[in-house]
Amino acid sequence: MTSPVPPPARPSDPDLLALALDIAEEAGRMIATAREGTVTVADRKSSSTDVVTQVDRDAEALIRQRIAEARPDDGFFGEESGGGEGSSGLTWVVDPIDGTVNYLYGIPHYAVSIAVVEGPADPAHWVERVGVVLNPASGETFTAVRGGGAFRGGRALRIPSPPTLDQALVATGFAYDAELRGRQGAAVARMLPRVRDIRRLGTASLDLCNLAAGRVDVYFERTLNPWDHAAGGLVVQEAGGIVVGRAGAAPSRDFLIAVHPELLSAVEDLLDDIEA
Ligand code: LIP
Repeated sequence: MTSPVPPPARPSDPDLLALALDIAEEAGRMIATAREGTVTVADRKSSSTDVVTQVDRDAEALIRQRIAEARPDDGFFGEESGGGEGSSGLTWVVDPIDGTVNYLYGIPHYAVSIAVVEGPADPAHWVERVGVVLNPASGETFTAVRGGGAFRGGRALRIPSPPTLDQALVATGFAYDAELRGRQGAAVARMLPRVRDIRRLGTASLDLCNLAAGRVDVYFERTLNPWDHAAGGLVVQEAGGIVVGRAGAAPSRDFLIAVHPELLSAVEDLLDDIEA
């Protein structure tokens, strides 16, 4: 009687990170090269301003193919091509070009975002294992391994002690839905006199990494998808920050807040006041 074949050994997180980094760098080169040419809108998604380019699609296809070649039993969940369950218990959560509107306009602030999570591609139930956020225009690369810290290039990241909220620099973003965007704009107008200033940079994954690097003190946004924050969220957590929804919930399309733990309750009170 033949003994059952044991499942393939789960790779170490550093090995998963090395693979994710290789794939992000290859996709980053493709994206940067394409940006030297003409980039046009291939299609519109949730609204007339929610656009996708052919480069988004080609980059995701390349990333998905490399993952399937190296890790055929893993699941995949990507912005442009959706998802497929795997048998290994690991899922790759991918945004090939986070900040597509910046990419379309040639604003050098967009990123390849790749995370590997344990469990389903659902922020309420997943455990992020590794994350890579790479800006092909600047070459800046953020990485994190659960329990292994967060890095910008080779430099370890640690969120600095936060200022008081009235001195805080706040990053945020707006939805593709015009009506909601109007309400978000009104809420931000109410917030402005109560913080240092806001930054709207257009790329959630880099907003999260900027928080981890101490470049902003607070980041919050609504209507984000799991691929927008899977990798950047782990970078924040491994740098000593927290990534949550409102009132103790998990981060979701409803709300995501990333901040130093000591500043969370003041931020929640402010969000209540401005009806964000
Ligand atoms: C974008 C996010 C950004 C948000 C945009 C959009 P995309 O992701 O990175 O923070 O404000 O509405 O969701 O669509 O470029 O992948």
